[in-house]
Amino acid sequence: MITLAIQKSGRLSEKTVKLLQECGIVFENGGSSKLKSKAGNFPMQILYLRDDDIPECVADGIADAGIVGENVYLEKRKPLTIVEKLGFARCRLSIAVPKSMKYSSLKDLNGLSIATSYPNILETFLTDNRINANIHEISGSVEIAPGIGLADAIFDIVSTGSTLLSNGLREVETVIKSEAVIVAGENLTDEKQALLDKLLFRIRAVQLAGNRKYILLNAPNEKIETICGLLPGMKSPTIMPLSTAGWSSIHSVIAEDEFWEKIEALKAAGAQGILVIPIEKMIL
Ligand code: PRT
Ligand code: ZN
Repeated sequence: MITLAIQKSGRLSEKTVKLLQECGIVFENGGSSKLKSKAGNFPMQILYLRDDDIPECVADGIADAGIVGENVYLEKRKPLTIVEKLGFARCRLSIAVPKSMKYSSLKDLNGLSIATSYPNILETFLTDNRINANIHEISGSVEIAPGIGLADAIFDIVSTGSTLLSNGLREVETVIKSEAVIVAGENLTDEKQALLDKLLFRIRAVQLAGNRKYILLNAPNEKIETICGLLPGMKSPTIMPLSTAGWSSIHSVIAEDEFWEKIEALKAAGAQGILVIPIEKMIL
C-alpha cells in the first residue's frame, strides 16, 4: 500500500483528482469530503491535506508521496525528491514594487522591507544576489502590504498578473517558476517504490497523450509519400488500402498545435475525410 498526500481543496485539488482518475484510480468514501480515502482498484490511500502540510507529512513518512506546488516544496526545505513535474498550476514567484517606485535593478531593493509568505525562497535569492533587505513574513493577502504601509515591496505568486495590477504593483523580478510536482520521501521500501513506479508509469502515459491527437485521413496512393512526410507518427504512419481502388487510409499521431499548422499542407497534398480523435493514454 502506498499513501499519497494531495491538497484537500484549492488550486491543485481538481486537476490532481482528475489526473488520478485518468490513471484509472477510483476512490472509495466519496472523494475529498473525507480526510482519507482508499482507492478501490489500486493499493493506494489518499490523504487530503492543506498544501503547506504536504512536504512535512511526506518527509515524516506519514505519506509516501505528495502532489504539491514546486513553490511550496522549495519553501519547506524538506528532504524530498521531485519524481515528476505535472505541468499544471503553473505560476511564478516574483518581486513586485509599487508602480510609482523607481526601480532599475536589484540593488534598488537594498534597505527595503519585502512582505512574503515565502521567506526561505526569498532569503536564498537575496543572499545569492547580495541584497540586504528586510523580509516581513505574512501568511496571506501579501499584495495589499505596500498599500497599507506594511512593507515597501512584495514577493508572491503571480499567474496572470492581474492581482498585482489591481493593487498598483509592478512585477520587477521573477525568482522561480513553479508547477505542480510529485514529491516522494527518500527512503521508500521496495514495495512502496514499486507502487510509486507503477503510478508514475500511468501518469507519464496520461501526460504523453496530453495534447496529442490520433489523426485518420484518406489519400490517393500517389500522394502517400508526401502526406507521410507531413505526419511524423510514433514510428511511422499506418497505411491501409480503401475499398476504392487507388486510395488509402493513413493513421498517425500528431500534436494538436502541429495539426493546425499542417492542415492546409495536408489538404493541398490531397488528403480528404480528415478525422482528429483524442488519445487517452500513450505508451512508447
Ligand atoms: O488551503 P491550502 O493551504 O491547501 O491552499 P492555498 O490557499 O495555500 O493554495 P492555493 O490553492 O491558492 O494554491 C495552491 C498552489 O497553486 C500554489 O502553491 C501554487 O503552486 C499554485 N498556483 C498557481 C497559484 C496560482 N497559480 C495563483 N495565481 N497559487 C496562488 N495564486 C494566487 C496569487 O497569489 C494571486 O494572489 O492567485 C492570485 C491571482 O493571481 P494572478 O496573478 O492571476 O492575478
Ligand atoms: Zn497553503
